[in-house]
Amino acid sequence: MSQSRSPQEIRIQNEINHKKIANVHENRATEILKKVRESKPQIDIERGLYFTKSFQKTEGQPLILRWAKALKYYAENASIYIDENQLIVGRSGKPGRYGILYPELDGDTLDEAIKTLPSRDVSPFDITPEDAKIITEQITPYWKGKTFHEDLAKALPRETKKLTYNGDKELTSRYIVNETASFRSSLQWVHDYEIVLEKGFEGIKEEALERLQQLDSDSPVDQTEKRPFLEAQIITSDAIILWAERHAKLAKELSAKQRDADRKKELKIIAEICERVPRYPARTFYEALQSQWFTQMFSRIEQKTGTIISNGRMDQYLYPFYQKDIKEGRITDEQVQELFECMWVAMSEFVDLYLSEAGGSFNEGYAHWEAVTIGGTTKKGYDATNELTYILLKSKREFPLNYPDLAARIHMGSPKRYLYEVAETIKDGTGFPKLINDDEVVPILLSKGASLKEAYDYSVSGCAECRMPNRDTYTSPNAYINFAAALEMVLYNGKMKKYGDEIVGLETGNFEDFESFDEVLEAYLKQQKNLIRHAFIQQHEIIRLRGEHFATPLGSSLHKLCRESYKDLHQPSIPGGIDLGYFEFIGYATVVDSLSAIKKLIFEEKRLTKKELLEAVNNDFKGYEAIRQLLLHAPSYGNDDSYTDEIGQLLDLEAQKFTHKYGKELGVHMDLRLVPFTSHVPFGKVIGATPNGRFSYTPLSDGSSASQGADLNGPTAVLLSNYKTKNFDYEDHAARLLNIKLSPSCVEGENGTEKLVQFIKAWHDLRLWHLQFNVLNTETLRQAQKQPQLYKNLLVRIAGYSAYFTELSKDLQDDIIARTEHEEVS
Ligand code: 8X3
Repeated sequence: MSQSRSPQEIRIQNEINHKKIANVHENRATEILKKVRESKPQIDIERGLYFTKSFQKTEGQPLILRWAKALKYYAENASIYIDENQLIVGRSGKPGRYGILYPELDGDTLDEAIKTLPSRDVSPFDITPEDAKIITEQITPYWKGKTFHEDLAKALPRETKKLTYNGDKELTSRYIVNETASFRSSLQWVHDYEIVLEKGFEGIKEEALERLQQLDSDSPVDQTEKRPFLEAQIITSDAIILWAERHAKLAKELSAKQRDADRKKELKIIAEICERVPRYPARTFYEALQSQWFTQMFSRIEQKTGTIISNGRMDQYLYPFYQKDIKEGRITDEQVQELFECMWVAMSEFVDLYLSEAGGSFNEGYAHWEAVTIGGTTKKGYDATNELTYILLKSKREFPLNYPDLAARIHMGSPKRYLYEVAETIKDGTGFPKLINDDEVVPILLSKGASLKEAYDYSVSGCAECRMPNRDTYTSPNAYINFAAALEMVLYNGKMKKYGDEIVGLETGNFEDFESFDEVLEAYLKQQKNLIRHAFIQQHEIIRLRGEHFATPLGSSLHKLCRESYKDLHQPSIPGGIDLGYFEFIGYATVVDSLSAIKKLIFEEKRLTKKELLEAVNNDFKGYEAIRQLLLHAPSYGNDDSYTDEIGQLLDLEAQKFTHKYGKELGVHMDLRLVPFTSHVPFGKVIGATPNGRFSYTPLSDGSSASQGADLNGPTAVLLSNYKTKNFDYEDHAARLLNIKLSPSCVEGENGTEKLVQFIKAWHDLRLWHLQFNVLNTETLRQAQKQPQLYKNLLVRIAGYSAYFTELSKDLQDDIIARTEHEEVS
């Protein structure tokens, strides 16, 4: 084990030794955080209950109006809380950590789910007996037969369904072609927060009222489409204004009762701010932040968004308020940081609750990541970093929390100070920030039809996605495809070990009969294409059905194109929009390495027969360790080895060719993406041993990273493999998530920072999309597995987010441990 430790590891060690923690600051937010961390997440039923009650009363009305009325009903009835010591107020559930219910997605299964949620291995939630009774008697019965997932399951053709669900048990996944629309109603998203800060919801409402007056009373379109849209905007604006006003009232009452003079004053200010925003335009930094927070919290009430609504470019849209306050002596940098941290801790109290097993296992560690974007360029293409950028980076170094995620945009003009502070923050070891490459993303967005201004102004959203608020219009959740299943179907002629004698894929022939690697490859590509084909069929049905089940009057009010076209964002096509959709390649390196081993060892060097390989994988390498070693030492992805990388590039190309041709039929850019969340773990659980030496039912490789432990030539070789497997002439790709684990010793000191900056520059020059790091000693992870109670604050990087290591499943923990810890940044 290297002697050097990351700042995070030093903090944890100090905690263990009960030493004063020198490198963490103490403020009110850290105090609140301590309490929050001790609370086990609870289910809060109010959102589910009030939506159900409102929906019962609005049957037969236009969906967008029903949604707006449900939001209003919630705002009128929901409990209002103001936490002790908090400066930012507005929560959508009870004190402590809480998850809320979205029964329109899968509410028919709620009564069953609550029986297992409290004792679930991964991400458990408690529920009170009274609330469980309300769910069983009042919520579930209404939704049975009406949920989105039930309709989707009915709509899928038999062959597609076979790859999606476990027989009749809809919503239980087969982890082959996994739809994700049943457990979230929207993809990750970013609002246009600027309109809220500039006009307030009163301004949005006034505009809708004016347009309502202008409608043609004889026009069927005006009366049946435009009128409900505008009325929904008005009701939703009233709802959020009312919700804020109820907070103002409570703050006033608490202030009147408060004995402590300082807190009394704080509560009075909170009351004044909540009376002002989000109703009216924000005037100060504090008002702007509170207004944004009310907006994003109400969005969580509105719908379940994959990874949660992102925070957008906070260092840009908040900057004018910051500058004005600083100039007028109204705020200090320390106060700005404290306000941010009050917001971060409030964010961590909301926990994304998934009922389905797939939803839960795709998002391990109570994951949600409402990315804050920093850096990048202005709309004019100049560097955009400012004082807020550095306050946000500082907060991430000093405030030990995994929410929100921080995404640093890097472009060719990123200043030296920025790159160094980004590197210093990465060295802290908690996984922040992730890096997104402007010089890869901006050209891709241009190729989709964006203007330069729109592309320069993109926000990072979710794991590694990029959104252009007011231009992006596609929200249909996408398929996660297990490509290791395609590989297994080649080995077993359409079957998978896990699913016995059932033919799940195509019958591409007996593996032992293949006479050349080309025949194996051809069979694999057929299986790969077949899975993509079914993913697209799923997507077709998802697009068709979503608009009948979901509406987002708040989200649509904050989108220029929706306002202009009077269309809800969930409708299949918004005029003028750019539809950026995805499908996921899961198990990339597992497949590439397996094909590479087959090619090398069976067909070229003839060191192994097909029969021997089949016997070895069939027996999970028991009694075949020599063969496993041979396979592990075959050329593998992540080592800058063209032998393997050419195979990877071909698979990428074939997948992009398919979407290039058929994405158009769906009316969407259905881009190939390599972003796993934690799906590579449950996907691995249905895949037997693979020809890259991987044992049965263990995790697949993640994102575009190398197979666990296979990258032996240093991290630059990993970058080069990633570069060489891309098809830069194809625009049908999106994010490739890349995880690199570094030992703290190799980035130690100023010299280490300099090396890390050079590495980031190399990544940038290679035009790779995404990059993130774990900087820690693998030994620390092993210790944390042995003594979880001592390491409960240890954060690790997962997919596009960080999570507490001890809140992850053993499988995922083992996966992170098994990844190569690079000892040199070269
Ligand atoms: C992945 C989130 O919503 O695009 O970061 O699938 S989503």
